[in-house]
Amino acid sequence: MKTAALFCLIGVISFSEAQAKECTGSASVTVHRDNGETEYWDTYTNPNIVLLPGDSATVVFNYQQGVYCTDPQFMLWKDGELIHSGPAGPASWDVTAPGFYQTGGSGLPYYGPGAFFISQTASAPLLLNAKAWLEGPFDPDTGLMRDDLRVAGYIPHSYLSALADDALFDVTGPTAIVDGLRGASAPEMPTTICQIKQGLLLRNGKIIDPSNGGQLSFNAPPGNYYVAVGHRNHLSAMTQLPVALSAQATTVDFRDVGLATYGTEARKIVGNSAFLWPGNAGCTYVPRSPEQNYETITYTSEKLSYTGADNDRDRILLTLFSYTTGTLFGYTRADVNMDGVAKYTGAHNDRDLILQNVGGLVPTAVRLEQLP
Ligand SMILES: [Ca+2]
Ligand SMILES: [Ca+2]
Repeated sequence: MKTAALFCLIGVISFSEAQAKECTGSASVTVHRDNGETEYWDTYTNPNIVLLPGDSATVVFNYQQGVYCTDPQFMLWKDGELIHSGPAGPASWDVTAPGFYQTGGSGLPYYGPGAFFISQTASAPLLLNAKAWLEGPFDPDTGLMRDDLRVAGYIPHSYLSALADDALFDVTGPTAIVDGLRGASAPEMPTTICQIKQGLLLRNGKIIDPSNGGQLSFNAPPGNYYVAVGHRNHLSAMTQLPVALSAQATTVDFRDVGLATYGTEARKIVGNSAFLWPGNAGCTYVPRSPEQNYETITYTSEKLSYTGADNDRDRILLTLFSYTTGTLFGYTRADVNMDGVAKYTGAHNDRDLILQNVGGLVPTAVRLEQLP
C-alpha cells in the first residue's frame, strides 16, 4: 500500500469544521475492482487510485468502534455531492460512473479514508507544470536543492509509487531527484474534491510524474482548480485562487513569491524565493511490516512546534531513541534538512531548523500549515 509522495488537486471547496476528533475509532476502506483486484486504505493512508474507463468497483467501509464515537456514519461523495450515507460499517456501495469519489465519515477520528477517481472516457488529461522549493535541502550556494537522499539510495521507490521509473533515480545534476512529494493535508471537509497525484521533486524545483518523468497529469475535466503541494516534513501550501487547468500544461510555481497562496505566511520568503517551511518532523509512526518500516502521516493538525504536545523537536529525539548526541542514517521524517541523517545536536543538526521556523523568537511559538 502506498502512501505519501503525493500532489493534491483540489476542486470547488466549501468548508466546514472538523468534528469529533476525540473519537478513537478507526476506519478503513476497501475498493474491490470488478476485475478482481482490491485496494485497501486504513485510517492513516492516503489513497491514490484511478479506475479506468469501463472499470467499476465496490466500495466497502470497515469500522472499529472506539470510545467517544457518537453515531459514526460513513459517507460517499461524487464530484463533491453526497451520494450515499449510512451507519458505520460494514457498508458497501457500487460505483461505476466516471468522476471524483471521496470517502469519509462523521463521528470518526478522520474524515477521509480517501479519495479515488473513475476517469472520464472523453477528456484528455490535465497537465500541470508545478515547481516548488523545500528549504530543508536547499543550498544557497548552488541555487539548487541537495539530493543527498537519492545519492545515498535512501528514497524507497516503491514507497513513492508502484509505477516509479527506476531510471529516473539515476539522473544526476540539476534535474536529479530530491525526494517524493506527498499530498497536501487533505482538508477535513466532505465537500472537497481532491485528486491526489504523486510527484517527484527535482533539484531545480520541477515536479515530475514518477512513472515517466513528464509533467503531472490528472484525469479530470478542464476547469479551475486549487493546487496544493506538500512534503513529508515540510508544511504544505495551496494556491489562494483556483488555477485554470487544461490539456495544455499550466505552470504553477510555488517558488515564485508573486504566487498568491492560501492563508498567512504559507511559505517562507527569503529574498526572491519562496520555500515550503521545513521542520515538520512530527508524524504518526505506523510500521507496516518488518520489511517496510516506513512512516505514514496523519492528516490532522500539521504544524511546526518546538515545545508542547506532539512537538517536532521531541520527534527527532524519539527517532534517536532519546540519545541527544545520537545519529540515525536513512530515510526518516526527523531528517528535516534531508542530508540523510537525523541529528539533534552539533553541526547540521535537524533541531535548529524547527526552532528557526516556528514563527517567533520564543520556542513556544507554533506555525500552522496554511490549508483550509
Ligand atoms: Ca509537526
Ligand atoms: Ca539531517
